[in-house]
Amino acid sequence: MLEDKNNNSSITAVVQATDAEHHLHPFTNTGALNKKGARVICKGEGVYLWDSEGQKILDGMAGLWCVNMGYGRKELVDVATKQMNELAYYNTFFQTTHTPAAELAKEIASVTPGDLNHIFFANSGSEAIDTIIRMVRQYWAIKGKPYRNILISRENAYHGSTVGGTSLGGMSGMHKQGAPLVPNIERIRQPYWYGEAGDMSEEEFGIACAKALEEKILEVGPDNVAAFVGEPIQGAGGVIVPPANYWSEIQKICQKYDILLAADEVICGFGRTGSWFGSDTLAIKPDIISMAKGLSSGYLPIAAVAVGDRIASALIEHDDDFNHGFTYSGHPVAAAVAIENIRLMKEENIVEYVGNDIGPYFQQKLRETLSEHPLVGHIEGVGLVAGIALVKDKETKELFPSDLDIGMICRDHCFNNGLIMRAVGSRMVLSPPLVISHAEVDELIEKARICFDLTLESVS
Ligand code: PXG
Repeated sequence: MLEDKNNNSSITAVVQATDAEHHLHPFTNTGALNKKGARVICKGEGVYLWDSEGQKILDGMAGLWCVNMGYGRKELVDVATKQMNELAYYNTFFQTTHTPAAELAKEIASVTPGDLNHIFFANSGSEAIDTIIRMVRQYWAIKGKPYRNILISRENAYHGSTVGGTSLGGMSGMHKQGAPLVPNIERIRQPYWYGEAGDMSEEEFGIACAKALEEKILEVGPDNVAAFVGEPIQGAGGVIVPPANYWSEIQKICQKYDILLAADEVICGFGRTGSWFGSDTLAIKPDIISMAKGLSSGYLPIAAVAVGDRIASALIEHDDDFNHGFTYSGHPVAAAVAIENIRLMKEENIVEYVGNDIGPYFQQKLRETLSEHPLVGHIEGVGLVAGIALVKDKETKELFPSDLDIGMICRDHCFNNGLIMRAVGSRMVLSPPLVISHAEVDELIEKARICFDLTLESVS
């Protein structure tokens, strides 16, 4: 009924009306959206999307930081079809397994850092984070210290929107809704040098932010803390790259107080920063990590937690069940797609491409083209992820008033000019598919430049 190919505008109207009548959107003011009508996305190929009006859009966000191998990969479609025909579903609860789950666990272990060789499956980053919360607490319970159950995370962190993910994250807008939160979660300041360091050098600020962890540990009592959790580079918080010394200082503090270190790799994992994991790029040695998004390039929902020897051996040697899991943990079709996705990544040397070729090219070109722009206060990023601070005054770093919503003005110009860029407050963020070519990077950055000009005009 919706596929009236000769009349695209009516498809738009019909889908928008149906959507407005029945669909509650995530992280959206649904009433306002219903009045305006949602943009209808119809097709994807490579780094491009097409909407129902026939507009071609360069997807500078890889969907929601996930379509790493690009749209329209037939190899992924084919393995999904084959697996559905063979075994569409079976669970991994009742002393059963299947080839895709076992093989994917092995494949993930082949690319994870250090000794993170045991894999627990989930379906979303939020579920992976909930798994980490329960697993690190269970670890300490097994060790005879159930009181070691406080998790420490950071302000402006994003760890998903289940109750656990919301509680662990540091998004104040989320904390206000659906409270109360999960208890025994503490937060420290984020390592946002450009925005929050004042006169401190990057190095001084890195130390100060890590010291905040030590202070918090001492405040709540070292023997009450289970783990510190952080994104190697904060994503949804606006792409915040910490000072170079930050993670090594955090690592030392975790070691000093025997606190587990968890890296949330949901965005940084699978090549985004130019290594398989953000932990590789930032020299973090985590005890446990979460992953999702790029694991299947977003083709099917699947997530995982990779567990190092310390926690894995405690769980395995403890003679009791770990009472946690999901109907679709290790779903065979999603797992088959993830295996093929990793195979493609290896075959196409995509991690090396991001680390040594397109990542540095993207970062350099961004700075060359946009650093001098009157709206641009600062550009930070690694590999194929970047955050751009929009400011009213480059010298003083003065921001535009928040009710002006400069980010949304810029995002709308981008959308109207065939580019998807995400706004996080006044920061514009980019996270394009990893398969993006040099010519497509040029196109992306040229479009961004034009849209920054239009944004400047809008506020002048
Ligand atoms: N951890 C991190 C670091 C994430 O970025 C999650 C956990 C939760 O994953 P799921 O699959 O449950 O969504 C995420 C997800 C945005 C945006 O607007 C970012 C995410 C999700 C939705 C929107 O930037 N990241």
